Amino acid sequence: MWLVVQMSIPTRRRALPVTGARTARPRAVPGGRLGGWPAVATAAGPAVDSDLVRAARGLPVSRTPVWFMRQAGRSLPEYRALRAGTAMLQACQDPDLVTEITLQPVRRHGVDAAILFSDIVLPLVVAGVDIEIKPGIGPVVASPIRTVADVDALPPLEPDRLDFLATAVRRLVGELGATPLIGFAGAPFTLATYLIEGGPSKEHARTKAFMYAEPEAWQRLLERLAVSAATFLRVQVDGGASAVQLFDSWAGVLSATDYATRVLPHSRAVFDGLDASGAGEAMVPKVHFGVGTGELLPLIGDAGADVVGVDWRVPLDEAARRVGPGYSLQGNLDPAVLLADRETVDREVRRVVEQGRAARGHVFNLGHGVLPDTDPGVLTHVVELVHELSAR
Ligand code: 1CP
Repeated sequence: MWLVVQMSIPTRRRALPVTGARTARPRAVPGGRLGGWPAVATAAGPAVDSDLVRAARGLPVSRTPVWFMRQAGRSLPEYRALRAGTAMLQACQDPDLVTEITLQPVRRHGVDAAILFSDIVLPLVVAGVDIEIKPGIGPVVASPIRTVADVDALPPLEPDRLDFLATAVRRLVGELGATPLIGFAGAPFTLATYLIEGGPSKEHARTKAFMYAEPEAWQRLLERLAVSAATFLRVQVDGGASAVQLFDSWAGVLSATDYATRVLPHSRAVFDGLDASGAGEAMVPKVHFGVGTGELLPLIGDAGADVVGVDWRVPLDEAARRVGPGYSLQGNLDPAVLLADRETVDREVRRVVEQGRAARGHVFNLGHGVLPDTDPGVLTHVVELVHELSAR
């Protein structure tokens, strides 16, 4: 085994682009959009041997891969310029805009992965649920779910409505070359919070009340959301995404018992549904992430993940103990650190890289999304520092 590893690394190193997708620079056409799409790539494309995929599987890497949740978006002036005049959910359904916005942070920062520009509520919107993403607020649902009948009236997601997504993913995979594209979906619980609360919420009290008071309708709702998440992920994997992430951002508001019995089975159904629908092909690695999940870490991997995403509250060496062997970790620099002085940033990046060595594989990331006020230059610096500290 040792010999194989020693022999395979130099070969793989030669095949790696020097600065990730900086080599995958899209061809510009008038209007800043992209043209001349190359042939379709598959899930077994050149990114299958990337450091991101290898770290996710617990294999040796040439350096710790790094990407940032919410790397596309509000911190980038080029994003704000491109989005001007287009509503968020409209932008998510325009393959040209999706492709360009997804590539922006890859070009600028040299991160080791792109994450599809989309939103967790998009499958609901495509299915016909009236949702708007209001600037400065987030997703707002016109008619929140309050009764059992509301659950039954939720429209299913028809896969043939996702052609725009398949197109965007295929273009992206062609442009990205050896840099992996991460596909994603919202987990059933986190999507249910938006549908039941009607928008962003701190306590998620209505959601929990519905979960306790209407256990059968709750189960039906989460089952439906699991099917739609698996459909959304399937299209991305079929288009050539190299990994997927399930965002259960708000699962940390639950006790471990409630999470284990009322939520986890539905997140597992998403991963199982994805596996089942792609029977026979090499499966892409799966990341499972939530905020404030310190008490849930022993359960999060159980849903069928290869990688457990960790927020900044639990150090990665402790997180590795809590999740147990058999999982890689992703995280977990506090996004607020990026607003501090350079010395603090460097010290905290070093700490996260060091503590990440306790896991079988480490994908460097923030503990949650990039804050809008973050200086993009600091993000580029973090990518370079993580690479420098971890180069083998
Ligand atoms: O106009 C804008 O620019 C709106 C801001 C914005 C952006 C850029 C929203 C509204 N969504 C997105 C893109 C997005 N959302 C991405 C792709 C970009 C990337 O990661 O680089 C992803 C992965 C998401 C996922 C998402 N949306 C999550 C899970 C991740 C997380 O932050 O926990 C959640 C909870 C949402 C809901 C949502 N969409 C937008 C906002 C402001 C919110 C959060 C609202 C809240 O606090 O509840």
